[in-house]
Amino acid sequence: MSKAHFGLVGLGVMGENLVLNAERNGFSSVVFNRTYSKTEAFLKGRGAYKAISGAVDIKDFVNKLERPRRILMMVKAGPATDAVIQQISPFLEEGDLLIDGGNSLFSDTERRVEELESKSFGYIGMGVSGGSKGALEGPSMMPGGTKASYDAIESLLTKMAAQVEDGPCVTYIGPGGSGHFVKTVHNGIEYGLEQILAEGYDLMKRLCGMNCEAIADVFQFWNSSEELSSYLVEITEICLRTKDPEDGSDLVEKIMDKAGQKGTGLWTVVSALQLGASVPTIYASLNARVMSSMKSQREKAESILGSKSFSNSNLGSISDGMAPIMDAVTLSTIASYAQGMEILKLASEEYNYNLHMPSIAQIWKGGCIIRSTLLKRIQDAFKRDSQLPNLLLDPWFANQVTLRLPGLTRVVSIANQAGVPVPCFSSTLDYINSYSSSRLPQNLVQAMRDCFGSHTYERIDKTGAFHTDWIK
Ligand code: NBP
Repeated sequence: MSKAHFGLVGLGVMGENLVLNAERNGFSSVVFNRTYSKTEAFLKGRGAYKAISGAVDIKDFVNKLERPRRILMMVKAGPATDAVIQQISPFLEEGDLLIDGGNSLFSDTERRVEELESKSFGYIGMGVSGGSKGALEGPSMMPGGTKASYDAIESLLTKMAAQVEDGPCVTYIGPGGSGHFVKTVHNGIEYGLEQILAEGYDLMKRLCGMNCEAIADVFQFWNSSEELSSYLVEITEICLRTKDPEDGSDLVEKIMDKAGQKGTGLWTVVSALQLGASVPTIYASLNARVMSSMKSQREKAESILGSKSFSNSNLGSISDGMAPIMDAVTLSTIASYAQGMEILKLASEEYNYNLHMPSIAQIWKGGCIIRSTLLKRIQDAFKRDSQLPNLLLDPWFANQVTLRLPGLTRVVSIANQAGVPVPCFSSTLDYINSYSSSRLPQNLVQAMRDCFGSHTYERIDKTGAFHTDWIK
């Protein structure tokens, strides 16, 4: 029997769809899953009548692959990935290549690349985005590791990836854990975008008294605009129009208001703080999930701290896409991307990733969860100026700030007066107002620090470090 081109470990939601994608693109495959019954079920079900075979154990799996072997691991990040590497390593030979497509912490990937490349195996840490549908039809993929290892799988990945007008949604990201780092930041941006859309929905519901159908109409309007046309806006409209089959009411209103997180949002914020990147919009979205998880405390607090009175404020109409809310959503969306790109820029310098910003925007234009028409603008902005310090300084984005800042300001003010939390909108407003202030009050912070701790301060009229004996 001829040997297979490609091997997959981990028949979860993603693995199952990715191997079907590879096979459809001409790569005969072998699959292995820790729990063999899943392999059997897959081969009898979606994997039947295809160039896909199964393996009962790791040795059998490795033996069924042509050399050099190309093996994709799609298992839970963390110890499960290390366990698979440990099981498979004794059977690998020089030149074989392992790809980790899970959501691994980038520092784990750095360690694994170093360990495995030193044994003459190739190792790629690859972020994959697009959910189950993207995995099957064409995801966005962010592979990092050595260039030689990437070259060995380029033909496979470019065929499997989503395709946009200027090419496949995959590119060599850079060395070490850079692929997983970029995927982590992608997820951080995703957290931001999801919370921003949720805040828009909440304002329309609680301040404007709109039902899900009317709010869905606004999302439809937004999805037809250049600024907001995106996968997440598209699926939000679908979610809002979906009815509970049991009684025909709006399904989203029956869903518990607690959002989970699996780590990548947290890692984005931690990395941003470590690198000195200012990411308040992304942080606000992470914190909103944390706050949402405190359901029973929030219920108690509402009874103690009092319920708020909501006014019916003029926040536009469906025919103008609720213009001020659209301004708030657009600027917060731009801020999420700007903050994510800022983390990438700093990481590129700090970790010597040598990231190519226009290419990252390009591979996010299709297949992935944060795909949007704005990414074309982001790609163009970084093509025009590869050293752009912040997206907001690009002329097109600066013009968006000029046009939409009054709307965002009004929305935050109305929401604050009504007691409706809008953490991403508020953080974005502060972010833009801070970033566009040439003088901030940190002169006073510096004075305090010098007063209590003799930390010294710089002056605007003289060079050097100064100390004052403040408390005489
Ligand atoms: P699932 O949770 O559906 O599947 C997990 C897989 O990991 C199963 O095949 C499971 O085997 C295997 N596994 C586990 Br758990 N522990 C193992 C161990 N110690 N040794 C060997 N195999 C083990 O995951 P998924 O949603 O397909 O995600 C897979 C990876 O892709 C994750 O890292 C995830 O974060 C990432 N990711 C997911 C998405 C998404 O939309 N779901 C998107 C992008 C990336 P078993 O059947 O024997 O339990």
